Amino acid sequence: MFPVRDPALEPIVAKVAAGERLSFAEGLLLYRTPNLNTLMRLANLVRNRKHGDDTYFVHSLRFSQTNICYVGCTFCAFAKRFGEEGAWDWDVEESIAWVRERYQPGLTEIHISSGHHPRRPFSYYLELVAALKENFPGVQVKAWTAAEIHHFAKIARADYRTVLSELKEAGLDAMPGGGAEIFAERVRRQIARNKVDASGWLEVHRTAHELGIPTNATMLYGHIETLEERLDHMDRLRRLQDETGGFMSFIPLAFQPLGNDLSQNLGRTEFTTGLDDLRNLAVARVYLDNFPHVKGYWATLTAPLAQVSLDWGVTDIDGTLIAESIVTAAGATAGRAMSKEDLARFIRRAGRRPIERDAVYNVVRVYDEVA
Ligand code: V47
Repeated sequence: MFPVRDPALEPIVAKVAAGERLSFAEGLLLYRTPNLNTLMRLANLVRNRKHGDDTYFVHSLRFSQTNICYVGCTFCAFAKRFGEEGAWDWDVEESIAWVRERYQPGLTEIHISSGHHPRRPFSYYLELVAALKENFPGVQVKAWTAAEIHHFAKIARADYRTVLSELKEAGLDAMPGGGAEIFAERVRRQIARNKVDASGWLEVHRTAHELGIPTNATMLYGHIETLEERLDHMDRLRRLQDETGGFMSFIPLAFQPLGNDLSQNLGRTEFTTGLDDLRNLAVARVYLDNFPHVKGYWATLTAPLAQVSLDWGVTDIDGTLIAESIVTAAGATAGRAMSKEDLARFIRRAGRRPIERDAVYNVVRVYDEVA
């Protein structure tokens, strides 16, 4: 092993070295340690044990069929009301035309998350998935957060199982991890009061996993939450993953503080620091021992920090992100697309092995030749 300067961390290092699971108290100790070098090495140990140098990305188009949303989350700069400037609301045909304009050969994933539209019936979403699959054969549809699935269940007056089964039947391949925010009730009341609650979010994912739909999980951090609340969020995910094994990756999303209620009216105007981002990724990698991947989302981290994050537990950097619009609306400046070659080069230059994957982690191409 490596030398540990902080005696309080010695039992944790011994446990991680032995492949044992950390308790909540140990996770908290890790979050609070000023000894970031040890934290980095622990996360790197876990990442190397799970995946060696392999580092994944996907050729992905981001699509939102609408930005109309009546939920009113205070962190959101994306949502619009009917008639507001910049609002869109596409029918199936317009959606297909939008995707066709941005489609690139070799695209493997269409990732959809959007608003809770008050008027569209559930049948519209089934038609949309089926039309995407028909018009773009071979492309996987990773669609709608658990919050949106909860909304569909309400409008369809159906349970989660029925909604997800019908979406799967229409062609749904996987689900993104959004809508999780922070599970703790104290925080959720202030940032996502009208959204599905924590138990509903977890139940949607449990049901998806039971139906064979793989999913991701996110955590929105860097606003009003405490470190305990971040760890509690991870702890609830770890417990569900023990039950189902259906999560593919965990994605911490750094709060972007422009153009939303939290920044404009409640004074939360700070971007997270690079060290907080890295600390968070590393704790996640060590604590979430049953998650295959921790994702370093370059759209919020920026590409250079995402590159550094590969030594802090990250084994996936998401992907090409064509037309990202959610975090961009709130101030993320990293850019809205990167080519596959640039992503592969960026991984290779960090000393890792670039692997293009599809939405559910089948290998598409290994970039061994990229300099
Ligand atoms: O739930 C909204 C977040 C999420 C802001 O599964 C913000 O691979 C930061 O689902 N600052 C939706 N984040 C995005 C999402 C996602 C993203 C990346 C990868 C995956 C995946 C899924 O976007 C929302 C919310 O947490 N978000 N506003 C903001 N101001």
